[in-house]
Amino acid sequence: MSSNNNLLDVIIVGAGFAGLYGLYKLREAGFKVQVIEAGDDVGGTWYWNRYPGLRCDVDSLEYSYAFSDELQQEWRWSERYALQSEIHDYIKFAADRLDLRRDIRFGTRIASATFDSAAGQWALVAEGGETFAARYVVMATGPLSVPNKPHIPGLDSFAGQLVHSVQWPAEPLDLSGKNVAVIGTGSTGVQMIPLLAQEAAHLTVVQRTPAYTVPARNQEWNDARIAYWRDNFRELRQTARETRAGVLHEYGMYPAATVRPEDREADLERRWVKGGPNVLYGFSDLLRNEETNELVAEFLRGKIAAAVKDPAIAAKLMPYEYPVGTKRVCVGTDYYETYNRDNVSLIDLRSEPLKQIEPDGIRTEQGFYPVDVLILATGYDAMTGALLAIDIRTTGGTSLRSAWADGPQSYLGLGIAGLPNMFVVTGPGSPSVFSNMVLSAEHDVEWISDCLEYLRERGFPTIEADRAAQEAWMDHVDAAARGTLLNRAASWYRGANVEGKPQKFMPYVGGVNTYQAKCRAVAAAGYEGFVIGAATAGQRTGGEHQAAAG
Ligand code: NA7
Repeated sequence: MSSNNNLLDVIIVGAGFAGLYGLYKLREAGFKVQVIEAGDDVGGTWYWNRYPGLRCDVDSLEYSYAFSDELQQEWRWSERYALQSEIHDYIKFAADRLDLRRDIRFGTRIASATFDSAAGQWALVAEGGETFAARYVVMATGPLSVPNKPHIPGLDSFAGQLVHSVQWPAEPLDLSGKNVAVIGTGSTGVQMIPLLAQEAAHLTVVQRTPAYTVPARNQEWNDARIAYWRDNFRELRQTARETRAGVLHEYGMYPAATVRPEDREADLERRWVKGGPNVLYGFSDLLRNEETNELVAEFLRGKIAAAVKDPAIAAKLMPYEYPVGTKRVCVGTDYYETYNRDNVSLIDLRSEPLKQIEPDGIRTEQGFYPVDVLILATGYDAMTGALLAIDIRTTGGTSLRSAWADGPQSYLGLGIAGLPNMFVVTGPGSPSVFSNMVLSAEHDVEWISDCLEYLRERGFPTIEADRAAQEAWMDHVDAAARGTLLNRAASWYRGANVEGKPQKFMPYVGGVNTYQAKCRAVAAAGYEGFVIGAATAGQRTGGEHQAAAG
């Protein structure tokens, strides 16, 4: 076991978009910061995930850092929906351009983090035993990194190659001449299925619940578009922050009932042709009004009927059991058309239940499908998985795993009662995955940095979310979701995709704009809802910032 005795101001866990910006911002503010990262490179989810067809479903010009003029002007995105390789290249470029790597420890996975209440500092222990100490910890562990590995009967007996989409091998998989099967038809399945079908001898898709899928209509950016963005990015980014999703969608202002039927249809069609998630933003009440929702759902089902030649297969691909938008809508290319290929079979588990996985294939109640390569596209233990993978506790007896036994509790997604001096970026209780993640990560990092400067200037050594403020915020988070149709789906937003996980709607859906205004008000009121502690005598001895107390 080795010990790193240098007391840092801040340890950031994770070197994805959030952790890298955290390092840059806090270093600029004069803090001594170290990032600890399990992977061997920067990138976070864009480092680990590398399955074929992986793209972000947010426009590349928006899914990138806004804080730096240099990055904005020097990087040129090639396409509307960038591939993983391009996003990863961008993150590496940012890390190099900002000289971040020298303060990142790679290949080091944190196993536990304990706050010593008497000393007022965190001790983090990595797998392998190395320890790190800091006054503050920022968890930039990301909402989508821990794979969801479902219990499927017979899975352990499978004798072929088993791959989880989240842990895709670094070397490309050779699928030519092989019988390939994919379990899962969320965003991951929808992105990879058309490409796997082109490569495999035969592709079998196992669908438990059909997804609503919209066409990406991906395209290369032309120079005029890039120039426009570079010239106007400050205003564009600010405008995005003032929207409810943190993305520059064309937001419809009116409920569907107030629009003439022929205009509704024409607008949906126009948005469908534009591609991406545009079709979801036509009416202001998609997630609040069942009739509006059904109107859009039926429009999307009609598109499935038009794309898939065999009406029986088309029917299997149509979602009916949950309102559109209550699970993340998938953005794909040629997804439905892929089912017109001769080398693709669809197992719809609703009409053809699974018996078991066998060493050489999949047995359902109707038949047997030979499989050489089995791909689990079964998603993530989202939002809480990475945080709960670390044993986070205090010497005073608080444990995150106990505190979150019935689901996550946080104040603004940023702080957790009982865990002083720990912040979370895009945590449960913040807009997080219900927004443009890069924009939200930037906001949270800036808020945390301002908060740490505030504490430093005043010589306050500890800050912790107040329990009553946290409860009130979580009630508000619950109420925001209950005011919508979002609890109608067994989605990963609610933890429903992971066996045994407590079900609770985790992201804050009241809007990025509303959330950021609330965070500003909290900060302006001297971090209202947080308990800010004065230094104890013991903490003062080692304190770097006490001189500025006042
Ligand atoms: P998702 O969206 O959670 O999708 C996982 C898929 O796997 C979904 O179709 C699930 O069906 C299916 N699944 C999960 N467990 C099983 C079992 N036991 N048997 C059969 N099928 C199963 O994960 P993705 O990786 O596609 O996308 C996650 C997010 O990443 C995405 O929303 C973007 O934000 C980026 P279900 O619908 O649960 O019935």
